Amino acid sequence: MSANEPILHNLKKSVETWDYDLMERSVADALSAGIPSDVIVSQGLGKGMETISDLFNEGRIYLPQVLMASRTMEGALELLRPQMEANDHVYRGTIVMGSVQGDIHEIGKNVCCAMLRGAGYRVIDLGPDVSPYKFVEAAKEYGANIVGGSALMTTTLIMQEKMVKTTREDGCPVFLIFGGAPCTPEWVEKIGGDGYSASGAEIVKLVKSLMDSDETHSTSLREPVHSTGGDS
Ligand code: B12
Repeated sequence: MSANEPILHNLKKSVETWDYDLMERSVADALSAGIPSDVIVSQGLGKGMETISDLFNEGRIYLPQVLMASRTMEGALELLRPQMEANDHVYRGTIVMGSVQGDIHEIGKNVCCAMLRGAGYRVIDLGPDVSPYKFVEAAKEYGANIVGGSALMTTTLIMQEKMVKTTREDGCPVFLIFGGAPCTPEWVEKIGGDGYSASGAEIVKLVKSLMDSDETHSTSLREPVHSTGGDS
């Protein structure tokens, strides 16, 4: 067992039991032990959120508990923000992120933002419930390379398609990437998106591969890129 395992275990447990004090102590322990923030998120806190999703899906906990776990996770991401943004002086690109219109779920999107910031990208987080038009406006305002839309409900998935239509009609030259529980590589291909990733750990690889392929800044003739590995 590595020396970091008890700390990662406590990070996971703090989200599973929505124990805010334990979360604050464990994040402090993790940072003093020099655990990188992407590992803190993917192997500690994120694992706890996976348990919460499973318990909720199995009907063993209810929305109030999910909300408390979410708040614990959000609090941890906020504490990690300075470390995640420490290398922001040399941006590798600009990514606009948001949860699609009608969708207030943002934990997964926030994990993705944290991972991307940690990997040296400038991330403009538009928050939850973002209209396709607002995505396009922000992409133009910040000169984004990539725009990412998160959808957690089958009912809001359609907004990802609207994002593609609105962006392409506008002619805004960005790559469009999508994710969220009901989103699949097949769906992204069908709606004409540029990439899909199943997790925050994989989004960094996805973004890098799109940035590497972006020689022309053209939005046409792109092959979709999919990155489907887990957060482990
Ligand atoms: C937490 C949660 C909530 C919290 C959200 C808190 C917050 N601030 O985000 C609260 C309690 C507020 C909530 C509310 C609701 N929820 Co809810 N919620 C969940 C739950 C349990 C977990 C979601 C989560 O955070 N997962 C953990 C994160 C880390 O994983 P993730 O989101 O999948 O993100 C990862 C990947 O998908 C990917 N990714 C995510 N986004 C993106 C974006 C891009 C660009 C890329 C590349 C990748 C990517 O990377 C992420 C990190 O690894 C899910 C269950 C589930 N199985 O998903 C239900 C779930 C999504 N909720 C559901 C519902 C129905 C609701 C409500 C309507 C409930 C209600 N009756 O009021 C409301 C939503 C209202 C609205 N308009 O949006 C349903 C949706 C069903 C459907 N139609 O598809 C689910 C599936 C539960 C269920 N089984 O019924 N919810």
